[in-house]
Amino acid sequence: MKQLLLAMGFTAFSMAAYAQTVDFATADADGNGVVTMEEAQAAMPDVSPDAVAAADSDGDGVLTVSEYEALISQ
Ligand SMILES: [Ca+2]
Ligand SMILES: [Ca+2]
Repeated sequence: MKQLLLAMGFTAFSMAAYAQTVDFATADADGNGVVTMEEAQAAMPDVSPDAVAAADSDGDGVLTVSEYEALISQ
């Protein structure tokens, strides 16, 4: 229960420039711990490839939790 409340708080805190953002666990559709370009665009159709690339700070083509947070807080 506490975890759920924390998750809800995090989701509210994550409201950002995008009209519709989703938390990392939701965006990571296959649950492998990283969000691919395809997963990001499936979760947020209005996110641009350039925005994903810009958030991918190590350039490996996938977003870690911290990289994803950078994306949704743009
Ligand atoms: Ca994934
Ligand atoms: Ca990366």
